[in-house]
Amino acid sequence: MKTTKTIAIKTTLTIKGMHCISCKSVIEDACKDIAGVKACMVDFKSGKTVVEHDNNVTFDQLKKEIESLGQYEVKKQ
Ligand SMILES: [Cu+2]
Repeated sequence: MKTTKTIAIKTTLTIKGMHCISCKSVIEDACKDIAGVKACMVDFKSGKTVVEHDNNVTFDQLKKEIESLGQYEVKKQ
């Protein structure tokens, strides 16, 4: 079995374009489905999103995944 050392990282994003509470769930669920993502917490009102992931996950990957879900704009905070 391959063992890779991973480091837990917290990335804070700002997501624009959420228009209802189900956007929050859709984004959280999709984030958690990304390999290496441990947790994703979206604040619907402010758009502030905290993603806990290992060092194999990049900001660009998160941005791409989230923006593919709908009319969202993801920025690094
Ligand atoms: Cu929505």
